[in-house]
Amino acid sequence: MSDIKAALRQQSIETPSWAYGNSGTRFKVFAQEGVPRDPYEKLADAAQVHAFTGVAPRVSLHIPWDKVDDYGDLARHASELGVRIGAINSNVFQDDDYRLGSVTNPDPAVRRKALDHLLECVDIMDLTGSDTLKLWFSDGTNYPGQDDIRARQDRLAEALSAVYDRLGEGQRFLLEYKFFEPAFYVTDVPDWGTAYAHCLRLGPKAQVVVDTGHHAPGTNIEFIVAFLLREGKLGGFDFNSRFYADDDLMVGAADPFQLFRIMYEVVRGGGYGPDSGVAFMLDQCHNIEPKIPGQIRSVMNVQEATAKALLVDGDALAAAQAAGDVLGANAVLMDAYNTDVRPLLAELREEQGLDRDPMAAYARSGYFEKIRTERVGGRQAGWGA
Ligand code: PSV
Ligand code: MN
Repeated sequence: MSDIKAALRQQSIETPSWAYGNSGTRFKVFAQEGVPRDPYEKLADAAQVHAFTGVAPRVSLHIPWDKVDDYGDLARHASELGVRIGAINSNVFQDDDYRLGSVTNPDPAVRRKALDHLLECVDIMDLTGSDTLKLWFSDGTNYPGQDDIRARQDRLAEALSAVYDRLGEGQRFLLEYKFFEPAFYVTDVPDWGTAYAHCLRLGPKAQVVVDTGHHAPGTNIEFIVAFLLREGKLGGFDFNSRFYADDDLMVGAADPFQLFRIMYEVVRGGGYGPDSGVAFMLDQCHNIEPKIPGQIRSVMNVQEATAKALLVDGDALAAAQAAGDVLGANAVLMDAYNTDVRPLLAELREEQGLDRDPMAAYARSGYFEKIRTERVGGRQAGWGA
């Protein structure tokens, strides 16, 4: 048990700056009180999640939503708050020029503009000390014949190669896939295989990121995780939960068993721990629930799934598997999944000087009342800002 506790103490879950701003669906963005008005305030909120859970020390930025004049200053602000800048997320999907795509656009001038943005994101990595660039492309087509599928792959490869060459020592990019939306016929990076093939061709600084919301219903995500880890190409996760499409709900909310199965494969494949290189990031938007508690709950959900995955009796499982004991092997896994790990995690927090119950401790802290009264005036940050 002390091994498991030591492993849990090392956990690092990254929260996204955009989760602290207002968000919604294409039908309505709901405003909430106390929402941050700039990236500095977003970091302050993220620091609360870390303060109460002890396992969320990194914050992902999204550019241009988190553009500031002085990135060094922003990074200093983060460290004063006890957190640091995690992945830099690029954004080549919110400009009129990208109607027909960004790096795969048939127009070379638009491709150049998109590439310049990606390179600017690497500059921001240099300035903030970030080691990870996250690339997601909304590129694709809506109609058969609209553009040449193969030529678009060539354009994508060219852009990825230029970004790869710009990466410095200790930096990497993670390529994200998504099977549809906003493109509905072809998406240029629709699945892990496409992302993997591009990354493999480029080299070790290019890896795949698995956004758990970006698969067709019924996809076995833990298989993808096991495969990519085995190939050294799993760079990290964008965790969230989905019932239907890219719902961006709290991770572990829709299907905690799936999250456990994923975390089991992570642990089994050596993807857990500070040196594994696998980043555990959340990519969520809280539309109707309060932002900071939504993140705290999500972090706890990942922690619980991790604890259960660590509890799997590897020796008993291997023995049952080797003996062809189908039911026995399944029972070993289910025993771990069905263990209530909440007391263990509460104990762990207590040992770390934290409250046993992060949700209740945050609610009692008065932080929300403070931001609600202090953050008046100005423009609230929201999805797209
Ligand atoms: C796209 O759906 C995505 O998952 C990418 O990671 C974007 O950067 C992010 O959502 C924005 O929330
Ligand atoms: Mn994502």
